[in-house]
Amino acid sequence: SDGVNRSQDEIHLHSPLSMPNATGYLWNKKMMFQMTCRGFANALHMQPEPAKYAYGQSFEAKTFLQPEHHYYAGHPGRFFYIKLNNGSLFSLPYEPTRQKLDKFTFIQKQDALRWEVEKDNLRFLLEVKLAEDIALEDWRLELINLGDQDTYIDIYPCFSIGYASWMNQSARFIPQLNGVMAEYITPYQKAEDYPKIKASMDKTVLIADAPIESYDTSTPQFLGEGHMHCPDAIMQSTLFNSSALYETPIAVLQHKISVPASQKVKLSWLFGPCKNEAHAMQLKNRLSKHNTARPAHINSGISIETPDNTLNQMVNTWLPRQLSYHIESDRLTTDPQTRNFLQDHLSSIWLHPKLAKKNLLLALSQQNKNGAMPDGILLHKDAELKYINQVPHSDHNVWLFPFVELYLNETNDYSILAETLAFSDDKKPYSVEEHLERACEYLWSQRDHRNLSLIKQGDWCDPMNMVGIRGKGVSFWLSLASAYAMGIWAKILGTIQQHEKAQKWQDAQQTLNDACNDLGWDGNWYARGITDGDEKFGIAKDKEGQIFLNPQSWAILSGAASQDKTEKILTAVEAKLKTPYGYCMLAPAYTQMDERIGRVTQKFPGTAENGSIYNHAASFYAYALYTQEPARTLTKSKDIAYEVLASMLVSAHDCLKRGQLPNFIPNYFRGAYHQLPEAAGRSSHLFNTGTCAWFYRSIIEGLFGLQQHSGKLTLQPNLPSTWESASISKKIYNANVRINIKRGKQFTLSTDANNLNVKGNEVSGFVENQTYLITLVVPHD
Ligand code: CEZ
Repeated sequence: SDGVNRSQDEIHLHSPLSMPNATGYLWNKKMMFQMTCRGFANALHMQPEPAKYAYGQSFEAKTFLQPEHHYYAGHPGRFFYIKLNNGSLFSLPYEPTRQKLDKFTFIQKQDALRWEVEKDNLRFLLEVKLAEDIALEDWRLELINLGDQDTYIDIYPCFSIGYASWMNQSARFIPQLNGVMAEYITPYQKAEDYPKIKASMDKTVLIADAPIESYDTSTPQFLGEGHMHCPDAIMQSTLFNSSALYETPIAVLQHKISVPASQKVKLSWLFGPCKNEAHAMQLKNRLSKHNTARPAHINSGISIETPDNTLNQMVNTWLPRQLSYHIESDRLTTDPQTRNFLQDHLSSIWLHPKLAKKNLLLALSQQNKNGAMPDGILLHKDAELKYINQVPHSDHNVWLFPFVELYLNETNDYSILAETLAFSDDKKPYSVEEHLERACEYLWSQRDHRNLSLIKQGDWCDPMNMVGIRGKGVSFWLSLASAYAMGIWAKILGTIQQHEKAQKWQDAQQTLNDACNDLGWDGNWYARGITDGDEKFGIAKDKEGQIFLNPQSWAILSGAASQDKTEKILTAVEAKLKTPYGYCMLAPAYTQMDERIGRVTQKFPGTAENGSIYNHAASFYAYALYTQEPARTLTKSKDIAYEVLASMLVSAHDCLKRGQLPNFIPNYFRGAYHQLPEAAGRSSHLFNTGTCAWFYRSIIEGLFGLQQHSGKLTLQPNLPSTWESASISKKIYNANVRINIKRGKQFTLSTDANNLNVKGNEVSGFVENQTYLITLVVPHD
């Protein structure tokens, strides 16, 4: 067995060794907290820019959340050394002593991470939750003496604070706080940065409820001649009571506890950033109550029952959590990439439609009057475009259209199109409809003489930065994505009776599709682009980067791919991109810099955009296969689409190889299966990903085939051929609808409600807050 148990609401891992990097995560609106089963931790809080309150032991570069985070002995963590009076020393959860424990269970709960550990007749129940409203970790330990002898124990919570500043860092014990406070000055050089520094919470506290025997706050003094697995201070009867005077801070406390036979003892601690001593004293008051972070279960209004239990658990429990994390945290940035913002908030449309509307309007308020969307959406008055958002990308406008389409379909709130708001460079109010019209016009204007879309320094693929650096290179993916966007806009215009405009965009869509068919079709699949130097790539004659998944998916979405071409695409993707761990984004992975293409070719083969199983791209493929003609009508499409989705989920048979728990969908698994099979399948452990919304959408609109439009629900399920039945419950126009699907001779649709109108596979007349049961019989293909 893989040592993992899954229940409806929890995931249990029974060894710290089988998947050392397996992590659980928690978040609230102010912070994100990720911890490995062994005790290493990553935490970020927003103030308003992302900041840390516990660092590594040497100076760290500031960056965004990275995949395949590197853990090492000495990595920041939350540890508890345990010393028994028989001299035995070990640590919880497992690091840093790495002593064998009699029993070990790491549990991802909905609102907590928990460890249940046994050693030497003692049971330790350790749990962390986050405060609901602020950045604060709330730690609880319950200690149970399973033996028949009274036991005396030294417990040393040891929380890394690390090297926070080369300018100024220190830490000290504060008796009235019953804890440790570290102080540091975020390093800076420009005087104009001082106001920001001044406002930031440059302090970290560890506060205990139990009496403290001794403490250490200086890492070098705590370690002495030892290391984290056997620090000198822990080897003494008491700690050294050190202060950190421009030394790397750490917070270690000693509690002397006696636990009578068969009795239990409870201890608690708080850990997090704070402003000053007075603020720390306020935090201390929270020790008495348990700060439940959030309702135990996030209700998305959608649940499924299918023969695939891994899928059920992901869709019903873990995905809503991941969707919710994205919409509440905006990936811990104040300038989310426009494409990420618009895709992450697809989830708001299901979970929180008012937030979805607010965010669409926010994004459009930052649009230029020429129609161009900015590279990032600023969420805070002082926010600025950083990192990748300083590189001009060409695709941001595209993402408005799937967003608006889903919003209108789910809410039927067409009044949004008449709302008015200014452009960033024109204070006059314009309707949302006008904003969207200009967004389309902008996409249309960014073509070259061949009717192909200019890529600039990247499209959806961020690091494809040199294809168009001289202003000539084009992207077939972007051309197809623009066509798809125009097609959506044409449909919306049709619905609001703007037939002339609708026709214009349909024609534009056709023009782009035709250009891609003329110049991009390589015989068995679509090419990825044409470089500044007029060289086509992503084609059969390329040795590396021969085929890319995205142009195939979007040729289906845009309607460019005919039935015949779609058949060929499916065959090529199965042959060239499919691996036992999922579908790669490109293959073969690049092994050296291709200066015609750029940075993507320099990433390690099989990681991220260079040929990993990039789940975001795979989710586009599944969505395309399920929802678009002619792909949908091909018998094998349904099974392939299901396989694409199922292979993104960590399951019992490949958990160990992926090294991840089934508590989220990561942004990628290692690809390059034929080139580097030993690493293939490994999870990136990064749960920031556009995948989750498109995965959810693929299940709802694709697998279950629930398509909402103008008050109607059309049912076109695409169950995998081996399934005999499945059901889904979902809010449809605010009514509670359950749909049971089973196999039978011929298609029938029936309902228990006589006030619903049924016409073929179309149902309408839903009344808010009513409950409906719909039964569908679908034949085998
Ligand atoms: O970041 C993501 C971006 O957030 O890569 C996607 C892109 O669509 C998302 O907007 C595909 O390129 O190399 C880079 O600079 C990339 O920006 C990566 O950091 C990439 C990471 O894989 C993080 O998910």
